[in-house]
Amino acid sequence: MATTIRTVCAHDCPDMCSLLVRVENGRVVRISGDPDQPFTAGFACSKVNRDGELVHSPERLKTPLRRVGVKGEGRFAPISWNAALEEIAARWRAIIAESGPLAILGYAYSAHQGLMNRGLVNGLFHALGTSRLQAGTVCDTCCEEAWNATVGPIGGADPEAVVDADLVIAWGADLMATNVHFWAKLEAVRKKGVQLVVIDPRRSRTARGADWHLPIRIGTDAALALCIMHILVRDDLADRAYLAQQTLGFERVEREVLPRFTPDRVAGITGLSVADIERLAALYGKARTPFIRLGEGMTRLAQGGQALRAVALLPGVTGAYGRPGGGAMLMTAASCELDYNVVRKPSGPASTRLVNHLRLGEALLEMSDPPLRAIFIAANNPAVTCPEAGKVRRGLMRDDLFTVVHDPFLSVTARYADIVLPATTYLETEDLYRAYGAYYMQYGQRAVEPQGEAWSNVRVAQALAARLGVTDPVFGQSQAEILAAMMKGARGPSAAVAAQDLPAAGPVRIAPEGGQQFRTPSGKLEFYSAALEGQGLPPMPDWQPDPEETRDAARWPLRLLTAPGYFQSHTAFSGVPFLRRREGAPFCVLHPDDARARGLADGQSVRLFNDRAEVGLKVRVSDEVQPGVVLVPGQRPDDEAVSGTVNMLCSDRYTDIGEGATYQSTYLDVKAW
Ligand SMILES: Nc1nc2c(c(=O)[nH]1)N[C@H]1C(S)=C(S)[C@@H](COP(=O)(O)OP(=O)(O)OC[C@H]3O[C@@H](n4cnc5c(=O)[nH]c(N)nc54)[C@H](O)[C@@H]3O)O[C@H]1N2
Ligand SMILES: Nc1nc2c(c(=O)[nH]1)N[C@H]1C(S)=C(S)[C@@H](COP(=O)(O)OP(=O)(O)OC[C@H]3O[C@@H](n4cnc5c(=O)[nH]c(N)nc54)[C@H](O)[C@@H]3O)O[C@H]1N2
Ligand code: SF4
Ligand SMILES: [Mo]
Repeated sequence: MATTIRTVCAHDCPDMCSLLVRVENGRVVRISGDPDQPFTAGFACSKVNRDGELVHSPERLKTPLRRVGVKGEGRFAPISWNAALEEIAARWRAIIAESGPLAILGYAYSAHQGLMNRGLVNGLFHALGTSRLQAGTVCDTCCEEAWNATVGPIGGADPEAVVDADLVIAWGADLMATNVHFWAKLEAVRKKGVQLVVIDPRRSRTARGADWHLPIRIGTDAALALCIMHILVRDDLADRAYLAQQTLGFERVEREVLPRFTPDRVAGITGLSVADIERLAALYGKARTPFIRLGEGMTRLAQGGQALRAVALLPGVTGAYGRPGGGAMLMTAASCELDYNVVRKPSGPASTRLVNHLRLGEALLEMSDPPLRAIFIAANNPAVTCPEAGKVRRGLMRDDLFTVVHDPFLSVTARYADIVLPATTYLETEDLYRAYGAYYMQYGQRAVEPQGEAWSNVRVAQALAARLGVTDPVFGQSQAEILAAMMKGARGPSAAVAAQDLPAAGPVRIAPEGGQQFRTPSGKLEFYSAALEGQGLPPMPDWQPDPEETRDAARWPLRLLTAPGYFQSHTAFSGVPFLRRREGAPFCVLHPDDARARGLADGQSVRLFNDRAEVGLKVRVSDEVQPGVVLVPGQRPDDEAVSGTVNMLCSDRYTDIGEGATYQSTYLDVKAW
């Protein structure tokens, strides 16, 4: 029997493609992009084209497992679901009785973007009153908080409006790797002669395909943005009427900050030439509808919040935020207003003890009153993808820690578990989705039955709730009922479709109308943020060298640059052998000068090291990176690498805004293995 199912890609990706999945005899045989969703425009990316192989991978977990070996070793014996759930419930009940619920930490992270499959697991732990994960600090809390302080908690420019742009800047975003459908939209715009400028320390594929690439020095974007403002003011290209009506505090920035950001000085800071900076400012200042696609790349370091904030303020200076096609887009999700609390916060205390995602290792090793005695991890591979991965693993090695991991694969993290639960992949689930890089929401249908004994996140959350006596209605409802409850609280464009119509509706466009709205405390674009000031942070955008980075740079010759791999972005695709081969063995990239100075040849095994750890990768020698930088794409599991994983080298220091991860504030050296 053959059918085609309309569903949605659930991977952690801004595009949230609408998919057509061809199923024959219960197997996924082909995946293609839905031509009826304008942003997806009929194609899925090269990774998801292969998701049939993810679903039917021989490496999938088939049954629940109980540990028989040492933690981390990966020796397990199959057990039944009933036995697994009974053991988990009994252990948690005992821990709660002895130490209280704070001794447990449980969460689902982002590998399944479905609002129920992600939300309900977190809702279970909310209802239990356990410690809570301050999630996403490994990813986007820095850029999100910086955006919120500047523009407010609201989506940015509609990526489909880029057809009306007269200049496009990809600023710290490798569109071909992480936002490929926006790249596709750009191709049409560029045919009309609109230029694409890429600001990125490395010559990414996007940079290679652009009209102009500015290889900025890592961590200096705020200085560049402020210098562009300096030139716009100098050359009378600022839109004074827009600034007066829609923004707050520009006069003070103009008086107190901009004079210090002269082209001469900023050339020294950024490594760009004065001529290039002048040319960029002129191009930007003369464009009427310049579209900036903000990436997270510039925020993965100590002063990342300042960087994003300064760049997000630029369209306010020329009034581009007021014109469709112009403005800036970091994310769109904040504009989809549903009642998420139905799944995320069914009951339980309003506040509790928080564990910062990127300090998971420290929390497992050092938290007291009470110490963490149990952890439940779904849709996340922290032993590879969290900074201080070594600490995470030392924490997971604790004999007195009861660890449960729910995953479709025996991930590196799962090897440390006491109980491993087999998870479905998204194609075996149904859910409601909303994109974070486009203005769509859609209900995605299940394409195939759960493989082996795999259970979805929703089913696991409901089964555990039942065993633990958690009685909130959401844990006993069907997904249709949960959907209806979430939609009851919908506001804005998302409220236009009735819950019962959603499952068959296909993609629903939820784009806001008109120019950029601001949801800051003042209702304006905030050049001056009293909220930041209240947190002891600089209220105005600025750039200063970071003292700790300056100190580390004096000790170590190289700085880490990190970006998703093209075929192995995080670890979620490591269950597909074809994609592993396409990406190749885990590698780093060194500039020819740095390779020569160390006597290293392309393809050789190398040792990357600093005070924290030493890891082994293959080296590629290429001038796509600048001298003094070592690029490590993706975060790959150890067994594919010569040794270890890159996050063993990265500290768990916080960014300036949003307590985010500072992977790129990592300094190190590379030698032959
Ligand atoms: N298909 C697919 N798409 C994905 C993902 C996926 O796994 N698959 N992952 C998603 C996730 S979770 C995330 S968080 C996003 C991340 O995607 P992006 O927002 O694009 O962020 P990064 O990939 O971290 O970095 C993007 C670029 O920033 C550059 N960069 C690094 N440092 C600096 C700097 O100091 N200044 C400037 N100007 N540029 C810098 C890097 O070289 C890189 O090319 O992608 C999402 N998109
Ligand atoms: N050095 C460095 N480290 C980084 C980054 C970086 O740029 N540099 N980027 C950071 C960023 S932006 C992010 S978002 C994180 C991503 O880090 P992770 O969230 O750890 O991402 P994945 O590697 O995709 O791991 C997700 C796990 O979920 C499993 N999974 C997939 N689908 C499901 C499901 O439906 N249910 C369950 N229960 N499990 C499922 C997958 O098999 C996989 O093991 O990494 C961060 N780490
Ligand atoms: S581009 Fe992103 S949303 Fe689209 S199929 Fe690929 S991973 Fe999924
Ligand atoms: Mo991310």
